[in-house]
Amino acid sequence: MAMKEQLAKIKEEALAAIQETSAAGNLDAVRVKYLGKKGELTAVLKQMGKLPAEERPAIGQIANEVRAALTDAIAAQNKVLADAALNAKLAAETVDVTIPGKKTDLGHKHPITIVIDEMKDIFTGMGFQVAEGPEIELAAYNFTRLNTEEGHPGREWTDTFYITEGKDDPKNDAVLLRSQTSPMQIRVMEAQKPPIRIIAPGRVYRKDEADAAHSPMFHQIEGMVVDKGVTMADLKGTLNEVVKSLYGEEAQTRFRPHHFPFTEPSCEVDVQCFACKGKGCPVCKGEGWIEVLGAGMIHPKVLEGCGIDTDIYSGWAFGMGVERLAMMRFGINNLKLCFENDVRFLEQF
Ligand code: 2NL
Repeated sequence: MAMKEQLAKIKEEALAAIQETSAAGNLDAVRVKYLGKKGELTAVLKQMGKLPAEERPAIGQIANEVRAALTDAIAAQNKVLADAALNAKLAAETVDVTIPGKKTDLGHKHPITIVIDEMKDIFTGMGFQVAEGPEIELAAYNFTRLNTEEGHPGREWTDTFYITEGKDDPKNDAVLLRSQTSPMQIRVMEAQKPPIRIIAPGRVYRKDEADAAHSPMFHQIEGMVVDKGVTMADLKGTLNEVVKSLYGEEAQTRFRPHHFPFTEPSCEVDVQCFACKGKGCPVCKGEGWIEVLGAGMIHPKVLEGCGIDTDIYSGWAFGMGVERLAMMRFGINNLKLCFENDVRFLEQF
C-alpha cells in the first residue's frame, strides 16, 4: 500500500478509536497505539527513508497533519471524558440545600423524673449525695436490718414480691423486689463512716392492685443524715427547707407524731393545703393539710446493726412517695397516666 494511503488509513482508524473511548485509561492506550515510540504512525514515518527524495516533503507534510489531527482529537476527547466524569461525580454527590429540613421532635421529661431531678437538686445543694442501687434485694436489707422483724405485715408474701424463699433461714435470706429504698441506705451505712448525708431515689415494688391511686411499682425518695450530735431539730430545719423549695417560701408545715419500726421518735409531715390555705377543700379532703412525707430519728438498733456507735453518732431519715408529689404538683388525677406512656399525656410536661 502506498504510504499516503497508509497514513490516511491510520488517521481514519485512530480518529474512530479515539471517539469510542469512554475512560481516560483507554484514551491513553489509543495514544500509545498510534503515536507512541512503537506506534503505527511512528512505524510508517520510519519507512520515509525508503521513499524517493522528491516525495518526502509531501508525505512528511501529510504525516505531520495526521499527527496534529490525532493529538487534537485526543485532547478534545480528554476534555469530553473529564467533563463527563465531573458531571457524574456532581450528580452523585448532589446536595439540594433548598429542601426543607426534617423536624426532630424533642422528647419530654416524665413528670416522675422532673420531681426526682428537682429533689436531687434541692438535696445536693445542701451537701447530700445521691445513692442508687439494686431493686432486687435480700429480706435482710429490706426488713430485718430496718428493725422490721418477721411477723410484720409488710414482710408477708401478700404484700411483697418474693423471688425466692431462701434455703436455711426462709424469710431472711429470701430474695425480693425492694418495697422501699431504705436497703440502699443500709448499704451506704455499711460501706461509709459518718458523716453521711445521702438521698436514695428509685423504684420500689408492692403487691398493690393497680387503680387511680395505687400501682405495684412506684417511686420513693428516702434520705438520711448520720453525724455527731444530730437531733430532731436538724430533721425539722432541713425538711422545712425542702418543703419551702417544693411549695414556695410561704408553705406552712405540721409535724405529727407517728410510728415507723426503723425510726424513734417518728413523725409525719403535712404541708398546709395550697388550694384553700388550710380552710378545708376537696383537694385536702376537708383537712386543710396534705401529708407529704414520713421521717424520724434513726432507731439505735438500725445504726448499731451497721456498726455505727450510738454513743457517738445519731441520725435522722425520711421517706416520701414521688407519684403523690408529682400528682399534686401537676394536677394529675389518675396514677395510671404516669405508667401508660401515652405521648398525649407526656407532651404536657
Ligand atoms: C414514708 C416514710 C420513712 C425512713 C423512711 C429510714 C431509712 C433508714 C433508717 C431509718 Cl436506713 N429510716 N427511712 C424513715 C422514716 C420514714 O418513710 O412514708 N415513706 C413513703
